[in-house]
Amino acid sequence: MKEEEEGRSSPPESRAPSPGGGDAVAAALEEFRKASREPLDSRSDFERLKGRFLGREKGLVPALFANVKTLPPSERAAFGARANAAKREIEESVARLGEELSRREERARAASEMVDVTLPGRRPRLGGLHPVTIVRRRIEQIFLRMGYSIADGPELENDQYNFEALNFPPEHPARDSQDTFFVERRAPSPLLLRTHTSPVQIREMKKRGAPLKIIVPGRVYRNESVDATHAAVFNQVEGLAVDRGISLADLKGTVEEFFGALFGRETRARFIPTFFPFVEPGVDVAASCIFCKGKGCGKCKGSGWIELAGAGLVHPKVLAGCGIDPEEFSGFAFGLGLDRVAMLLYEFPDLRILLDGDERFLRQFARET
Ligand code: 2NL
Repeated sequence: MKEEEEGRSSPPESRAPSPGGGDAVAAALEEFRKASREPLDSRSDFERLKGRFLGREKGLVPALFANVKTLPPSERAAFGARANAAKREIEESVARLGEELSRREERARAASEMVDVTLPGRRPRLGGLHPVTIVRRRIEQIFLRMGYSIADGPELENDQYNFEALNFPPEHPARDSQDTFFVERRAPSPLLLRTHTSPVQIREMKKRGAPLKIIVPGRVYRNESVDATHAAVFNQVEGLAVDRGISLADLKGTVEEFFGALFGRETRARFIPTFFPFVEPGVDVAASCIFCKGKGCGKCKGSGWIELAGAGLVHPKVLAGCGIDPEEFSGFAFGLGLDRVAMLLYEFPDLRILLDGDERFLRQFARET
């Protein structure tokens, strides 16, 4: 093994008798050839090899030249020639190894940065619909099926359309239940944020006359003390049907169909008389409890009913104010809060969560179209 190694790595120069220096050149060359056969794994391996042979301070090659002056003058020229040849060989070899290493580094970098354009890619998660939007769209579908059309209008209204056309006289105590945010009190009819979507129905009656069947979903505002079941900004759907011979029976049948489609066919509707200035008679509308089916449970406080809407037959003064003859036409109207319907259907206890934008809540609602 030793012999073989020497046979392969010893150049002819090393055998020339050159006392005091020739062997040093041969030894340096041999050592370099051996070291350069070791694989270079990294740039630091390469720098170590280069430094050991060519390093200005401690490199073996510069050390050879430092020896020259210790030789007898007669040998200096021959030694110098052989040392220069060795230096050239080592420098060329080091340069080649450096280039090889650079090529390998470049290949590794390219491989690590490679993008496989044939991969399918990561699909961004689709956003979902807000629960109130899901409920609104379901209700719209139910009424579209019954022949209603959908109307909308401004959220910034005036006192005339929000209150007076709906038979709330100025200073009437019924206004207290719909205190709102006034935007401009000095206008001929003060500007305010609408407290219900009824003013859109007033606009539609004035514009289209009778007969008319519309629902009006939309955002409304009230100056409420905010708690788990009251928000100052919420969503409503109002409905209006005006035609010849409309009665409370039509209202009852419509509400039962609506509840049946939304909550399940077993759901009943209950009317209890109440007062709203814009209807006569007025009724509070309850659905039989969707949890206990009317037997009485914690959700309906044992009553078997859940109050959901207000309704009634449109007051003759309201019809007349919109240019519809109350002797010829009658109508029913109803209003309900979308946020509370969402609370019931999705069983969350505090409607403020609808306004928080908390993804942990919103993510739970399926994407529906
Ligand atoms: C409630 C009460 C109601 C109406 C809304 C209405 C609209 C016109 C004429 C007559 Cl243009 N009435 N809407 C009628 C009764 C009740 O809503 O508690 N909503 C959440």
